[in-house]
Amino acid sequence: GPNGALEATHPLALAPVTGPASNVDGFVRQFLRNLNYERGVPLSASSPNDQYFAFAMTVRDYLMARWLEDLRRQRVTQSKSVCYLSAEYLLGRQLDNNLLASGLTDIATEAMAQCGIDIEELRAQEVEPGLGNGGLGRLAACFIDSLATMSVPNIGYGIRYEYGIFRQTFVDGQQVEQPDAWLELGSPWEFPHPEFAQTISFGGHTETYDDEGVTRSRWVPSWNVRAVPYNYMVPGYLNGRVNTLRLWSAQATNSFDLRVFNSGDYEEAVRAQTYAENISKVLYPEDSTPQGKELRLQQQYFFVAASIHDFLDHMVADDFGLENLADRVIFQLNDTHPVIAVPELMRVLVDEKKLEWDAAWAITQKCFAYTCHTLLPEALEVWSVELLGRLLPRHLEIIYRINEEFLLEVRERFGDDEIRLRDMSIIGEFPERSVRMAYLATVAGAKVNGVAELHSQLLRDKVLPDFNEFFPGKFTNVTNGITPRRFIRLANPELSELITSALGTGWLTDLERLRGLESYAEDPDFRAAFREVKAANKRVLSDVLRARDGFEVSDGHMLDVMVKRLHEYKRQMLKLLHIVTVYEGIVSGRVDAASVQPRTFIFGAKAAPGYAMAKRIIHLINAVGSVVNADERVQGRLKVLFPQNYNVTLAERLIPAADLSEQISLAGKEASGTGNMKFALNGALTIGTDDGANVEIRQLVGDDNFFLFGMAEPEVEALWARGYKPAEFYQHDESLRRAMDLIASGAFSGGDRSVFEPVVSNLLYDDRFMVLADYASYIEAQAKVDAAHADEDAWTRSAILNVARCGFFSSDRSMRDYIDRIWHTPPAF
Ligand code: GPW
Repeated sequence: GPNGALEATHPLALAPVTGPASNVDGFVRQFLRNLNYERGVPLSASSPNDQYFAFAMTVRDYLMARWLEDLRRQRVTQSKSVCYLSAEYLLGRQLDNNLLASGLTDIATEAMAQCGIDIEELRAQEVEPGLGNGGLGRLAACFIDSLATMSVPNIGYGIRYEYGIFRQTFVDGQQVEQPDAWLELGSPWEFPHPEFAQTISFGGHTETYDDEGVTRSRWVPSWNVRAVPYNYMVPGYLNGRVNTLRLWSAQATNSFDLRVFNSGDYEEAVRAQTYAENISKVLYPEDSTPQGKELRLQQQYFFVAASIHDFLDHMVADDFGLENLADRVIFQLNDTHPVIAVPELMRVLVDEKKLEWDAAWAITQKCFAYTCHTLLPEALEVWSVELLGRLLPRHLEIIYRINEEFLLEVRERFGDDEIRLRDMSIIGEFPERSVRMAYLATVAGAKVNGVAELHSQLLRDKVLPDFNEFFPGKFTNVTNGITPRRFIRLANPELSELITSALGTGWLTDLERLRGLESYAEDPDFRAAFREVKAANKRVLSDVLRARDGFEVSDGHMLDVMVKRLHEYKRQMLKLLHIVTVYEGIVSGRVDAASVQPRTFIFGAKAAPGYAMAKRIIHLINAVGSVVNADERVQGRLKVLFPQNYNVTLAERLIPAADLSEQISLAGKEASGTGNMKFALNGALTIGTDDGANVEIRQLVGDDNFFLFGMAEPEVEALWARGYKPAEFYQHDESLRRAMDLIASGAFSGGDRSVFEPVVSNLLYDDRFMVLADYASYIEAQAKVDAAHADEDAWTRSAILNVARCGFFSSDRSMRDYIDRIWHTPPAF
């Protein structure tokens, strides 16, 4: 074997040694061994962090044999693997998930009790890895959970950011960002493998050379970094399967140092090291708004180049035959962030493996598929030719050639239609020459998918219609999903128990079985039990918010929750106008407080640090909250809570306690949404627009169990076409006027009218997302919510039907769709 180790067929080398005994005694022994021999402390002197580490390591030890076996099998069988390329994985805490997946929860709980340790205290030690911004990153985490649970061979590739999404704090109601030092105390879940590091190059120039009579191109880069892989276990739910998440960390290379060392400048050498390590230093906190920053392109190329080389070097057998690469792997591009992988694979095949261009292109076009997650034009990534050419000169040449040949084909099909050619070119000319990454992905990908029916349709018809015409059959839909293991079983154990008591086990991996709950909606005992679950979840949330934020959650309130990134298109302002309207109605004496259903409004939202309007809206929500919560006249009726630093861990507590789910984006703007699915599956009713996956939720749960409001996408289009004048809505709607005037009056800013003036005038004179146009409809729908909530039994029936009818939104189903429509991977081993 390598390095003189035993051959793989030797009995001692064949299989990994088995893990600890699967009983309480086995767990205790392994835990103490880890505490003593890995942490180097006796139980009596161990800190909670020591205990957490030893505990996590023990869980790992149970999974390890399966993990090694699955890695081995992936190499031996050479059956097609899915490589998910994603710049973000918003994993959430790992401990409970890994306990659940390995079936160890009860044993581990008892084992800790025997050691005199409170397992809750251990749970609290874990810092969640926030290696993503929002929906896109969380989706990636749900997908890899489902693939492992479905025994599909998969490697998730991404970046091991040293700092994840910032920790949000409020100072005088305004967002202040703190670095997320999630690795400060180390992480027990990661396995560094410096021996499998890849060298990733940047800069320099290209040249042609004579290769035995053939003129070839090559890249002569000017600097490089080391990409060190860190492996994470991705255990399937109770199926003994463990897939791999491989995240890359940047380190300076020796040559990198040497070059500068030779100049004799020590300080410069250290600076150079810092420069290299900056690449994986921090997650960009912009969600859906690419900034075109050089470091960001470095991150993208860094992780996809490392991933492609890693897979080719270690996962593809030497005799596999590159021409068959698409039988071995599909690289799924999670939005455009990893699209620079396309020219990288071309460069490897043409420059390094010396394939003909056409052969290389044929392979490449089969190895990639592209998922688009947006419709916002400003969210579509473009890289200036100047920057791309400076950082990756050979890749730019390759992109030019791909574009040239593509436009030739377009010309053949459509003739010299210069407008169409300009519109379809991968290279845009205005405002500067740049590479349109979504176009590159569409041309290169075997398939292109949107993330909900409406989104995929708009993608075909509005965003990329020329491409849809040119590539018939390339466009498809896969509606997003969420993992029921984390978002039902772990987040809502009481509901899970209730479901199991009705349906038996099996539903967690076959979520359509929730249909069986429909008949229980008519059962008064079941409804009472369901209500009790919701009440218990509210008590849990109340404890969490008291400890975390010092909030008091009032009993008997409807919990009305809007949690998602702060973005104008998501329309937190619409929610706020509703709150101000109700508040103003009561304090002006026009509405009797006693007639208002008691409600607590909960917001959770981070704003991109450079997004001034989003930050102002956060400030305004907090300001309204302070005034409303302090006003005696609405005591016991209205409350506004905005816990800081909304993250996966908090979502797991908020969602199961919610009564009402706010999904109120302007129709045609939210690609899918996934929070909407999580709420419905936890028995909240949705108030929502006809947007993203809301459309499919409403179709499934039925109009009677969903509060629809607002314009549909064609009406939005029509209003733009007619000419949208928000001020007219303001003038013609007294209730809207009162709410806006109250904000403008300085009532929420100590009389200072200037603080929120930009928010108000933005709505009055611009209102890109038509908040004012949908206001009346929203207020009307909220009145229906109040009326419906007054009938407890009817509300509960609807809530149960939401759970029963949303099994479709399991990410297991999403994965089945990807397999059937895009990946065509064989049945799992
Ligand atoms: F702009 N999404 C996200 F499309 O969370 F790239 N971040 C992003 O940068 C983008 C999309 C991008 C979200 C969508 O906004 C949401 O509608 C969708 O449910 C989610 O991605 C998962 O598909």
